[in-house]
Parts: sequence; C-alpha cells; structure tokens
Amino acid sequence: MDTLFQPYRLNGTLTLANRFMMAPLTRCMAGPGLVPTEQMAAYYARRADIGLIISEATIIRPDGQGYPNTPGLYSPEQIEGWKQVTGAVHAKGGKIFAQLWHVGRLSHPFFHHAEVLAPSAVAHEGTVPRMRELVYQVPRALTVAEIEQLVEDYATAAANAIEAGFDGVEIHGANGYLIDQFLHHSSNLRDDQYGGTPENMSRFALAVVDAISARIGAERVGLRLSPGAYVHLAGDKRDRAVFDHLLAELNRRTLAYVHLGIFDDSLTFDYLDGRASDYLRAHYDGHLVGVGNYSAETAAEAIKADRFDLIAIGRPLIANPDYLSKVKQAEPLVPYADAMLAELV
Ligand code: FNR
Ligand code: 8K6
Repeated sequence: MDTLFQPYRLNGTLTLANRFMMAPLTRCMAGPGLVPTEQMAAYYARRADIGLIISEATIIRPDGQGYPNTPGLYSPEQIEGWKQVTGAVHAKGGKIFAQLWHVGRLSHPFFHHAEVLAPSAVAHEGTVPRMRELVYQVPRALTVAEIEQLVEDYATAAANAIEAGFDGVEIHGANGYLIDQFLHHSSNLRDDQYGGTPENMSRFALAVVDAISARIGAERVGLRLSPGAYVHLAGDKRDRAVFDHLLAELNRRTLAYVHLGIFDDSLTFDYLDGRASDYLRAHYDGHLVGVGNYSAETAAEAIKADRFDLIAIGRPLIANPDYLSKVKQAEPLVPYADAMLAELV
C-alpha cells in the first residue's frame, strides 16, 4: 500500500504526489452555456490530494454533446469557468487534466440542432440515458474534410484547456464515443483512408494524438482506450489487430500515459485473450493507468504484480471526497450509490 502514496514521475514535466488518479466522472452539472460552476470548483478542490484529477468528460464542440449539462471547452465563457476549477485545485496543491470528448453517433440533435456525425451511418440502438424519450439516430458519415476539421477542433480544445489552467488533457478514446467508433469494426464501415485496415482505422485516433501533442506537448497528453468493446458498441475479433497497430504506433510516441476505459476490470475478452488491462500492459510500453472496481488494497496488489502503474478511482471518490485520507488511515469508506449522482458533494 505504501507505494501508492509515494510520488510518481510521469515525465520531466509532471510528477504526481501519489499514484491515485480521479477517474473522469460525468456529472451533468454544468451551468447555462455548458459553463463550469463554482460548485464544480469546490467539488474538484475537495479531491485535490489525489495525484491527478481527470475532469469529467468535456465536449470539444457543440455537436459532441450526448448528455444534458456536460461542460464544454470551446467558448470564452467555458474557459473562464474552468479557470475557477483549475485555480481551486492548484490552490490546494493538486493537478488536473481535462478529458476531451466528442460522443460521435451518441449525440442527438436535441442538444445542438445539428446533424449527428460518426465514422459510418450506423446507429447505436437505444435511447439517451436520463432522457429516455430521445432515440439515437442514424448518424451521417463524416467526410474527409470534416474529419480533418475535427482533428483541428480537438487541438483547439486542448489549447483552450491549457489557457484555462489545466495541467494537461486526457483524450477520451474509450467507451464507444467518437474516437472509439473509428477503432471498432461494428461502427466503422469506411472504405477510405479512415477504415478497412488496422492502419486506416487507427488514423483518426493518431491524428488527434499528434495534433494535440504538437499544440501542447506530448508530456501533457494522456489517452483513454477501450480495446475490449463493452459499452455503446459491439466487439469484433478483427478489432484486435486495430489495437495491436494503434499501440505499436503509440509506443513510438511519448504520451504521459494510457488509461484503460472500463467499469469492471474483471471482465475478459476472447479477442484480447483475457482482461483489457493485461492486453494493454503486454502491448504498451509507457505508463499504464488501471481502473474498474478496484479498492486501494486490490490496486496495490495489482501494482505490486506490475499489472499497471497508477490506479484511477471513480465511484468511491463520488461517495468519499476524503477518499485518500480515509484510505491512508484505514477508515471505512461510504459505499457508492447511484442516488449520489443527484448532488455534487
Ligand atoms: C463514469 N465513467 C466515465 N468515463 C470516462 O471516460 N468519462 C466520463 O465522463 C465518465 N463518466 C462517468 C460517470 C459516472 C457516474 C460513472 C460511474 C462512471 C467511467 C469511470 O471513469 C470509471 O472507468 C468507472 O467508474 C470504473 O471505475 P470505479 O468507479 O469502479 O472506480
Ligand atoms: C460517460 C457518460 C456517463 C453518463 C452518466 C452515467 C451514469 C452511470 C451510472 C453508472 C453505473 C455504473 C454501472 C456500470 C455500467 C456498465 C456499463 C456496461
């Protein structure tokens, strides 16, 4: 357990106070204009003793929205709002990255009165959570020019994050959202340079990584990935070759870290020969962040067994703003319950 509380050097720019990260947690509490609020600043500041906070997923532009009241990073007002958050976290000695998000086909015109865009015209079957009357639509397939514009918009949002005082950004490439939709065969049916082969299917993710790295420095960039499809899209055994290629390419770059996107890391995937975390460890050479139903104890065991380097904690940090001090002092934790999502504590 002691190792978890020791500082951890990510690179020449970033050393974390400990090996805990706050997992990105959508809370749907942004104010009008999708501007972060004072309450959000106080919520994050209460958790500033965590080595690195990853913000709730934050949309890079209006058509990236898929849930009500998720914050953005594209307007001057949003940048100002985030300054309160980053300022409050820094005042308590913490570090915070912004998670950059576009939901692709999981958007709905309800939010932005524009088209729903995705790699291919394949709908996700279902309805928007918390807004069950909204059925997911068949998206329009992006043109190459629109894909290039999206890459540019990700880079602009990353620059906005730095302007807003964030220590870096985590690219949300996981959980079946836009970037992940390019990486899986069930949602990417393209036959141009963005589909059809592992190299082509990885192209968008790598273009976003490279554009953001060029803008703010790779040492300030993390990437979240879900090599095992488990939510919002179906897996396909051919996806394995896509992630093999993507991770080999990422090994030639120097990102701050790769972070698994999953809810429960005990899940196994046939086409990954087991857990997604073990697959990432075997194929990615850089710092790896584990996540998914871990306690501090089970995380410490996993880190000792060299299964990953850092641990992201999600639901327990919703239930326990003082998670770190409780764990340190071996005090009991308040169990998480979905009802806690109604309030920012
Ligand atoms: C999440 N998760 C999530 N993941 C992500 O990449 N971006 C996000 O905005 C969110 N939002 C979110 C909201 C809520 C309410 C939950 C419960 C989860 C997934 C989260 O980061 C994490 O992977 C899981 O919660 C698993 O970790 P724990 O909770 O078992 O520690
Ligand atoms: C990423 C956007 C999230 C929007 C809010 C989600 C609220 C989720 C409540 C979480 C409960 C966790 C249950 C595990 C889900 C497994 C996924 C297959």
